[in-house]
Amino acid sequence: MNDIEAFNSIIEGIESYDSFSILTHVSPDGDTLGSALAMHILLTGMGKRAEVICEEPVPHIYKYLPRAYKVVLPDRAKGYDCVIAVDCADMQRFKKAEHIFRGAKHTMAIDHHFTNRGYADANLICPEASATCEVVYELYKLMDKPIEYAAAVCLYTGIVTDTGNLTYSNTTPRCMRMVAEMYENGLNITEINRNIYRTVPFSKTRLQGFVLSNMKLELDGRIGIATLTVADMDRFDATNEDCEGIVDSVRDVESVKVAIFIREGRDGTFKVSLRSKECADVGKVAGKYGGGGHAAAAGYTSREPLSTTVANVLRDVTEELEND
Ligand SMILES: [Mn+2]
Repeated sequence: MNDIEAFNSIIEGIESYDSFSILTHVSPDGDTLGSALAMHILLTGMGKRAEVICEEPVPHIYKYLPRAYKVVLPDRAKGYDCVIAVDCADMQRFKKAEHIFRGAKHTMAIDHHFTNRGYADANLICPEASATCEVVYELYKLMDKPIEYAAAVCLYTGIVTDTGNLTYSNTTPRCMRMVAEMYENGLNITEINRNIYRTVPFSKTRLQGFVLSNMKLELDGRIGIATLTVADMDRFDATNEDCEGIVDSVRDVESVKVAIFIREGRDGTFKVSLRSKECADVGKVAGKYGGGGHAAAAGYTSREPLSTTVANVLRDVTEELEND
């Protein structure tokens, strides 16, 4: 991370403005919430006013994050002078909070997505960082602010959730060193790990068992596909959050090269999630239907009936695999 000018533009803003609204992205994950809350801790520690705004309530598994209870929905936001968007590659990621960004006097973005083109007045985008939390960690260091326990919990959460517990290809010795330093300073990684990965609602375990036992293999096992209807979700009393990770379990099947998970939404559309094991570009498939993502993980929304949605995605993924 050598973009010292970008860091300085953010530091200048932080020092000169008095009040901040920190924006997280839609379908909030550990990195957007972790970096937002770590920024909240940093700013309030400097005597600034700050709020964290999230499009939807904080997911159950991230409720352990320090100050998670302070996160507000867009309609409860104060909308302070300076908005800082964290981990948001573009403005579509704000959804219901977009007007807050547009209405702000000053805007900043802190991010690590290489697709981020810099939509704010001041942009700190570090594509080589494993997580936005890594960028925020660096910001603490450059500002000479101690990373106290609560901030470490937030920063660690963002780094481990974006790197698959320090195992995905975006993992760097650098982020491992950051984690090592926080661990050295007493961070209880066992407790955090239990909160993120080992605390599962009963409804989720039952739903996942059901969906995975009904998954199908296509194209000699190279494609794995699982589907879920609203009726089945209701049968298991399941929430949207309970569906998380299903597509990854489909991908993990030995023969599977591309995993597909199709879930019916309450509005009658179908949310298609795709994962690939480095041999097909699922981002291309999603792009064809107006979705987004990258080669290994992508998604889109289909307005066709389930049978057409299945037929289309199987055809496109097969084509991708055969072109490979
Ligand atoms: Mn991230």
